[in-house]
Amino acid sequence: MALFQSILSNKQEDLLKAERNWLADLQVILAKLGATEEDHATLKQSIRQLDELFLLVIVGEFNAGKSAFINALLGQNLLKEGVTPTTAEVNILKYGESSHRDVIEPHLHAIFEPVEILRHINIVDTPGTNAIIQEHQAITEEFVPRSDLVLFITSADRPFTESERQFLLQIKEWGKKVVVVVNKIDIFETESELEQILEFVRHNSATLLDTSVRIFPVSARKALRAKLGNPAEWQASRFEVLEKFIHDALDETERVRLKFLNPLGVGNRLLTHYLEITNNRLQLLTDDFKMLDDIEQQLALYRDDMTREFKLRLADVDNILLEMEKRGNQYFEETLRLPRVFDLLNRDRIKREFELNVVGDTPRAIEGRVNELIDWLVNADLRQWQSITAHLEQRKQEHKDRIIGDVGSAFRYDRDHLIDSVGRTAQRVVESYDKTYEAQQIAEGAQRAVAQSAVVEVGAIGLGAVITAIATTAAADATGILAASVVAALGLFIIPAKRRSAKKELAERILALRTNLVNSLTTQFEKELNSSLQRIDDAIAPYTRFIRAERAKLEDSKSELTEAHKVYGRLRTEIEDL
Ligand SMILES: Nc1nc2c(ncn2[C@@H]2O[C@H](COP(=O)(O)OP(=O)(O)OP(=O)(O)O)[C@@H](O)[C@H]2O)c(=O)[nH]1
Ligand SMILES: [Mg+2]
Repeated sequence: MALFQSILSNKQEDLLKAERNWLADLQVILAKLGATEEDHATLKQSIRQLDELFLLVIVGEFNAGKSAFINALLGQNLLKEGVTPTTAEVNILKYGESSHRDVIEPHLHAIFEPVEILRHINIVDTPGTNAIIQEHQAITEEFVPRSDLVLFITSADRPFTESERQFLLQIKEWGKKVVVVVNKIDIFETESELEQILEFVRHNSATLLDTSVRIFPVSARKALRAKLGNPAEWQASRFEVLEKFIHDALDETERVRLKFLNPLGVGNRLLTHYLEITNNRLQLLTDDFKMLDDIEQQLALYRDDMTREFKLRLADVDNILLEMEKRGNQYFEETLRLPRVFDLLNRDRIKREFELNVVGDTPRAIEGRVNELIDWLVNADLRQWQSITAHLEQRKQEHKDRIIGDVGSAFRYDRDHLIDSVGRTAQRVVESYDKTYEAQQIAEGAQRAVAQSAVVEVGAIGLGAVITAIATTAAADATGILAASVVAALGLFIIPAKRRSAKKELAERILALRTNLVNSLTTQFEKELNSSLQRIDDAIAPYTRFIRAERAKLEDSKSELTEAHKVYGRLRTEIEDL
């Protein structure tokens, strides 16, 4: 740390501070998005590395000659070489006054050597990719984000295999600077063979990486032999150019530049990844919102339809009562006449006649209509629940069928879990729906309301009985008044007057009955409809709340990520211009 900071200019210091801030912000954003432990660790690691020595990492397929290359570079047989997959762990070569080795982690060893170049940079040997031992590749892939500069070694006898291509793409994603080394050029008999291979490598790295990628053909074997006492081989090893490049590339400024670019590239890779995840999540939520809108619209439509149809059904009930009133008027017209004066004194007979001719079928008809209305209401409520369940089921299915891309496992879990639980609530309502009970509740409510507001005293014997009682009481009252008057003063003028008042009273009673019935049914209906809608709302509320809250959060993260990406662009330009 001390070493690294002591060599920074003021401008570099400022840039380093800006970069650290950017990385810290990014950590916060990723935490909010629930980034994986792995991604957090990677970012943290690359931040930590800003303080460490420059890391030159050697990668490539097994047997390409990575270990041999490092041996040649350092001029000694430090690392084990072999034709089979040989290197099994990441070896960091560091400067040390004496030679010794350290196990940092099971797959991360440190080798200390008193070699001059290691005072300025650390060199890393990695296990080969594409080996039968898959673990080797994993170890190396995990280490790649840490590197400041990647030396990609490919063997001249099988350059640029498919697996190398894949691996290079990964390295590129992390925003790493890559240099390609074609090793083992001593296997060629002629210069033209070599030239052919180089042309092939040049072409491929230009398409895969970019045209400015440097390519160095070398023989690590000859270089090491030269350094160990056979200088004649130096020329043919072609190591000179490469060493000069490493020396130049690793001058102070270039080293600082690459060092600064490293966490920036790692950060940007994560940023891009989580921006994509954020967009995927928002897309998913947009579809969720659409579904909730659909449900909302459907419920509004449901309310309108129900209200309209309820009015029609109520008018039916009302008409039955109006018909009864008409019959009552006619009955009084015919009955409250002088010729029938003795009949009128028979109160029971009048009551029976009235019941038979006026009341008639009315109570049953009304009861029938009201029951139909209640059944209709209950069925409609149930159908809404079924439709909600179907919506949720469909949403889940759509989600499974459509490939939205990665949204992060925790987010997916939360959301799926919620849809499931909301779906289950709806499903439970549908399954446990007791139509008879629901209908009975409404019917009793209506009957109670009518009975309570009527003058008559009625037990809970059904709406029809209530209506009969109310109607016949009207008749009995009319005859009662008449009978008393008849006894007191039998007069020609009295009967028409009583007829008028009987009609009037009947009209009043029926009006009161109609009003009571209509009011109580309307109140009951509205109460039921509201509570039906309310229950549905309550059931989906957790889902609604979740997507509202998530969307707000995601919009925030998205703008933060977008802003961070802009800052990335600025920092990158500044670092490249150092
Ligand atoms: N002809 C020739 N053989 C070489 C050269 N460099 C290395 N080799 C041989 O290639 C084989 C593999 O070398 P290593 O250095 O072990 O290769 P590696 O890439 O480290 O392999 P892993 O550790 O298994 O990933 C060994 O037998 C080396 O002797 C070279 O420049 N020319
Ligand atoms: Mg090796």
